[in-house]
Amino acid sequence: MATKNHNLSDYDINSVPDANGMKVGIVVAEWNENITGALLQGALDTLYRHGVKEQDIHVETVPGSFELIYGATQMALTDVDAVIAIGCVIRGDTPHFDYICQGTTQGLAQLNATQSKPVIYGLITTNDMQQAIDRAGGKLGNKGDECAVTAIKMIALSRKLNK
Ligand code: DLZ
Repeated sequence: MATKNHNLSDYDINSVPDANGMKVGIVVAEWNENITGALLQGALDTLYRHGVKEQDIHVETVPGSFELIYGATQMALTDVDAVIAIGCVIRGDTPHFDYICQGTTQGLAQLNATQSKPVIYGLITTNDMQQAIDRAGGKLGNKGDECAVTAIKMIALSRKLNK
């Protein structure tokens, strides 16, 4: 979570393993595309920075965050080493926000726990658009950067434990 003391793009570059040869699937929701596009770009830039090759990144879009569950499930069945799920849900006037956030979060958590590949949680849930902008390359950094670093670390962990 981003706070005034924790910028999503701040990390110790030396703590990140070499990602050359890692394959990453990214599923991106089209809702709030201005935000999810910026999160995707942050993730791509960080994956490249650590050595992931363009041909080893598979990006697919889904209509909304709720569809990230199905998209990530199918992506995990391909030859990728980890899946990043990117979405943005912004609170509206109805309880819909809570249902989408809870459903998507529980679906991704269940997927993470029930198959062998790491699933990285790139869902931003905010009260308004400004809070989302702050976390998509704004004053609190870019959650896409955090997701990419997490994916690399989890792939390295998976390889270490499954040697
Ligand atoms: C319906 C809906 C609403 C109200 N808000 C969002 C949102 O803020 N972010 C998002 O990613 N998706 C939203 N959706 C769409 C749902 O995630 C889903 O695509 C539809 O309910 C169809 O299953």
